[in-house]
Amino acid sequence: MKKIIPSLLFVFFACTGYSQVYVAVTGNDVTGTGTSANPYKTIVKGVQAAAAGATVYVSGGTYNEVSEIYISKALTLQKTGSTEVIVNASGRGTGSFKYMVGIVNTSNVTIDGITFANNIGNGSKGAWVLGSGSNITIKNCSFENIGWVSNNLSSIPPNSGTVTNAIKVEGNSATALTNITLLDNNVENCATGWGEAVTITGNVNGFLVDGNMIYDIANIGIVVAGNYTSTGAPSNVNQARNGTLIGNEVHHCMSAVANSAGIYLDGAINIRVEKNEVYQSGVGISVGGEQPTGVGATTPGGHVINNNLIYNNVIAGAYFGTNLAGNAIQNTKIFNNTFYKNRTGAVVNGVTTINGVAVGTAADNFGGEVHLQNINGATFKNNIVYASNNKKALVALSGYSVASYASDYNLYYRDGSTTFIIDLTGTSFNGSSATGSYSPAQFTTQTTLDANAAVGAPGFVNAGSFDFALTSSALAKNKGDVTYDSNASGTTDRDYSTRKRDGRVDIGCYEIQSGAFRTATPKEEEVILPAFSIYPNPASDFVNINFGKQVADAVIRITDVNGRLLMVKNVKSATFERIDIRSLKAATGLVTVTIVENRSSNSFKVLIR
Ligand SMILES: [Ca+2]
Repeated sequence: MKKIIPSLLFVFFACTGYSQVYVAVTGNDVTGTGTSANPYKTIVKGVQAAAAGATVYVSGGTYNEVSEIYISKALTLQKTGSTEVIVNASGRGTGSFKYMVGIVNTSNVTIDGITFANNIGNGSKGAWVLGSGSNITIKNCSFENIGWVSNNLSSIPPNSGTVTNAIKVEGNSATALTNITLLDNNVENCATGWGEAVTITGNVNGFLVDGNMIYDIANIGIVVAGNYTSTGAPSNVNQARNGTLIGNEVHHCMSAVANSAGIYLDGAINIRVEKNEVYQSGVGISVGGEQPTGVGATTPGGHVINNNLIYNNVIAGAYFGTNLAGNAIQNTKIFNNTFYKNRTGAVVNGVTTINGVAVGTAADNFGGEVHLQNINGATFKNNIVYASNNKKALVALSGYSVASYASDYNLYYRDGSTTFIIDLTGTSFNGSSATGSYSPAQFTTQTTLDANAAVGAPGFVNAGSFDFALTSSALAKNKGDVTYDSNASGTTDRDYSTRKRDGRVDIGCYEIQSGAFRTATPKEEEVILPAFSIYPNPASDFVNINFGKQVADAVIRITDVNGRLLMVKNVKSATFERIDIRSLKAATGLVTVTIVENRSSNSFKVLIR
């Protein structure tokens, strides 16, 4: 050990800057020294003054930064104290900030608890992770009003070059961005034009997008993309890959120029999409590839889509397959999702037309709970596919090719009637010449698929109040594939409860927790979290939970007075959690916050106002 000491001393003296830097709105960039007693005034100054590996602590208040926050060294930039830290670009004038915070060609960077707001103009970004590097985390941040136009979600962008992003992760070189984490962020009110709220594109290998709330967006919520030459990455590595999107709540993502998905895999490979909730967006989940597969690149696919809850979207619940012939999506497993009353044709965010076509007409032209496009190799099992009256459950239309498609153990239903809910009009479907509209039974006769389908009402607890858990007598109970594929179905359901119970997987995204219904308090074996506290109460924007100890793997559930689940979050290795309650489906009133770990729980009432 002694031999190491001279090296450490050398590093200490060789570094410039401070290992802890403080920034406050009351500070001064000229006379300040970056200490807590004498802080700097701007975050830009604090970042510049910090040594590699330092932490920059930012006190509450609004920061009208004079230039972009550029980070090219290991750094933690975090809020200190309980008051919101807002980086506000509104005073800068349209188009003056290309990005608000840039993390460029570096590793080991964390941004924690900062709000980035009001960056307006074509090309605007909130956070931009660019180049190569690893271990980059953006968590507990909020991105608000980042757009080509300010506070306007219905204006039609002038052309396809009108692109903004709240968060863009872009691998642009032969060396990948790896271990990128976007955790528990809030993204809202962004007119992204032809861009997306959260974009992961190019040479990005290994990432986690977990627990984010993304809503009121004028296009796609989250995209994982590949084969876009604009990134500049070599074509053989120009695909975001090996990532997980889990536990995100995405809603009101609605474009006036395209069928915008809440979650879109576009040319990506090997992505898991789990336990997400998507509603009132153009399309719930879309799995495709718009760009031709590049030289040396992998044909898009290898995805697992499971335990997602997809309802009340405007055009369709899901698109599986690309609209680009010759680029058919490969080897994708779609298991245990719940699709409910999509294809609403409703006006969302004031968007009345899509490419000049009324949204209701567009929904009738393209819609269905699940719409198959060019796909070659997909397994579709254990899904609830519940259509509205007169709408289609499963659609594969003329001009597309569906090959090597396997489906079974799904539940099909629609209000009013279960006849003619599968439409294979004019398509090449699995090599058969079966075209036309079928009931589930006719579909099986024509295609041999779904021989073990369940047909009927699934048995939701209360779909009217968006509670899609199953009752103890539900038709969907124990009707999933008799062979449990834990990789495809997951080991836990959307509620982070055990996926296979009572000897057989249920159909849909929720598993009945036999003997202990999920909204009931689990068996109390001991009182955990003795120093637990939750504040403020009443709360309006955020609820802070101090667990009073390290929790290894806990689940937080928020329910209303009727026991309806409003939010569920998974927490790992944490002593503290901040929950954004701004988009809870119950705007106000008394809610119960329950923390469950190892079948023990604590519950607290919180008033939301
Ligand atoms: Ca079961």
